Amino acid sequence: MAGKSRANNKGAEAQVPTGDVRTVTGMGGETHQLASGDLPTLTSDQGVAIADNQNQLKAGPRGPVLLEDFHYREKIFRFDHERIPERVVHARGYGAHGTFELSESLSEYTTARVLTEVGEKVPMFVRFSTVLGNKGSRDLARDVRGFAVKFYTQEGNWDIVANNIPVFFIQDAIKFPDLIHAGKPAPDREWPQAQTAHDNFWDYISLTPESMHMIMWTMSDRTLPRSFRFMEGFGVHSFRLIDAEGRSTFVKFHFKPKLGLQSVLWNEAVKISGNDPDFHRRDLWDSIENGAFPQWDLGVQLFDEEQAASFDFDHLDSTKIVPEEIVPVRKIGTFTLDRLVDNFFHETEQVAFCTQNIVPGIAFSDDPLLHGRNFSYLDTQLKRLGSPNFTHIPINAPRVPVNNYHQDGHMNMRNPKGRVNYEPNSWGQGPRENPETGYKHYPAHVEGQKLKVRSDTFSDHYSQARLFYISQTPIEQKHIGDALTFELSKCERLDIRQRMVAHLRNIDEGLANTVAIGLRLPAMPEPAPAAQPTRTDLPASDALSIVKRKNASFEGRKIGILVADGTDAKLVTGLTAAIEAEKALFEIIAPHVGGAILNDGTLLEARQKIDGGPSVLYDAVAVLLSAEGATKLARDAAAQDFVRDAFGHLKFIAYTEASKPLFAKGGILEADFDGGFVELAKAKDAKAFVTACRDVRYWAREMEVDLDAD
Ligand code: HDE
Repeated sequence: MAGKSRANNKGAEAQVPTGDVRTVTGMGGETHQLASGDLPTLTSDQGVAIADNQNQLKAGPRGPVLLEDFHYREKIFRFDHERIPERVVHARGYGAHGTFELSESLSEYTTARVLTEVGEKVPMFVRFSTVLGNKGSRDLARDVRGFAVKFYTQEGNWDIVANNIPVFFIQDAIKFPDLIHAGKPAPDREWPQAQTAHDNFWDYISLTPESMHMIMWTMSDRTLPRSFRFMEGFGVHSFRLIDAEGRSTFVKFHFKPKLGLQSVLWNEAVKISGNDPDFHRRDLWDSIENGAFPQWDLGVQLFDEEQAASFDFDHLDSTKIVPEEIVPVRKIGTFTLDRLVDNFFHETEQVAFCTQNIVPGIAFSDDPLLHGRNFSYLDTQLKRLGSPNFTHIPINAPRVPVNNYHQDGHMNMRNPKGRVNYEPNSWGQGPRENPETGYKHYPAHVEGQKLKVRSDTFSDHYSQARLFYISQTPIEQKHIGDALTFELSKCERLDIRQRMVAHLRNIDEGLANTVAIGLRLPAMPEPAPAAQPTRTDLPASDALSIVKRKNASFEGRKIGILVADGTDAKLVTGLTAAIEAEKALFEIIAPHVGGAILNDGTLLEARQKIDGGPSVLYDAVAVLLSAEGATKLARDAAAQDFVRDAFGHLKFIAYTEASKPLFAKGGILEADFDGGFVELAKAKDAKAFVTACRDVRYWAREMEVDLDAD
């Protein structure tokens, strides 16, 4: 072999498409792809054409490599610097472009054009995220979801950096680093990743009573969304709208998904995480690519100072909601996500949201968490993107002219033109202030001593936690109890478990009892000392429950159809037609991805092989096996899991009589076929199945499949 060299490029060779790329074989046997047709010539960053992208420059075929190879050095230098610091929180995110259209003008309350011009289309970008996990963690961690929105308005960029939960853990921004440190992996061991089920988190929480309302939300199914498309968004803080006369009205922003709300179960989330860590991003990508554009209504809660003073809580406290029953949410417009990113890094990774990005006609309230955020978001972009010029990156650049005298800095793209870079100047050049159209701060009257204190009006930590809990259906309450029991069971220290149960006693004795029994605490702890007694007379708010807000349709959900050789072709056609009529989706799962030969001899291609398409990836399943297929699949562990999990996760299940041997092997016997099962004897039975699926889950089954239900 002396004197010969071979590039290890077999993979590249195998993938070379024919037609628009010509390939030649080099002296070492390596493949070079030559530009032809529409394909451009490969160049260096300096624009110099590259002849060989497979071999370093060497002294002789086996000789030492030469530093002179500037192409090699540039390529590796660029590669070495590809990573930028990931976000300290919300590192794992996924974004898409869209458009907002206003349907009801708020001109009575604000001058902000984005909220007054009905029918005007405003481009926007949305980034969804988990909070605690790193960039490479999984989508279905139990976690709060970020829902950050950037509107490119004609008056500049407006960001609502929202979450899928309307309250937050803490009342003052100075606590944020401690909260996040406690939630993230412990500094010595660097685990656990992307979860709160550990001592540090619950230690901090149990010492922070103001977090109790948020804890009720995070332990509910809200932190296990089925997909981004089925999540609400909340701006959390009160903001102000300012009208032409300078009058202020408080506002809270809401995003309501057109497809309704939906979550997965905990056991399902755990299994989805293993099967498809990208479950949410894939879902968003697929929906937009298939033209099923997700939509949200933009809603506002509007109230004035006087009304705010009448609330029995302080709306400046981010651990409180303004119940929709007190101030209804007015839907004023809709946004649609209809365009995928061209490049994840360019857009989703480099997008920089800042709570301080507001436009004339919108102002801040005095919420101390909001003001803390206003500093943090700008500061963090400098660290992450490396330069104050991050607004020059296209995803962050406003779609209106930017004129100012800011200059220089790393990666500048936009220094002022001409001689003048200051103001005032007498050169008759450069931009000037505009007192008419320029942003005016709301002249709120402020007086007081400088103090590091918290207002007494922020001191009721339990009433709204209780409000959330009592507003849930029994099944949702059970999930909160299960989640608390699970998370606290991961705490090694008994005193932390006890301290949490002591707080729960101030929220709901029944819940405290369930968790104490679930943890088998040696004794019930005394209730935690509370600055204010919990209000037990607050009426339940149906808007806080997912299950009470039932969907009218199964649109946008996905049914997994398990087939094998011999499956009845007419059943498949009938079912897929009924699914399409509902605007739902389906995937065919079979023992071989190449497909199954149906009873009429046709080959039905599969999207998934059985062990790549477990039932946790679907909202409902259909098991359409022939006797031959059922006998074969009954021996397969993945197929057994498919039916066992669909049953355990309370899914609606369509089946053929012949499939029963597989169910039996999955532990589902004749007596278990409950109201969530629909037999497909004939193609026309499919409609009844799809209609049943609108309930999303057969909740009654939970009592049969869960020990904690006893
Ligand atoms: Fe954030 N948060 N946050 N946060 N937050 C960040 O900014 C911060 C809070 C939220 O997709 C960081 O650009 C402080 C509430 C979202 O790019 C950072 C406090 C809400 C995103 C930061 C809060 C949020 C972030 C990290 C307490 C819901 C992702 C990267 C006062 C209303 C945005 C970045 C994206 C990101 C700070 C609390 C939502 C460090 C100090 C409350 C959706 O600046």
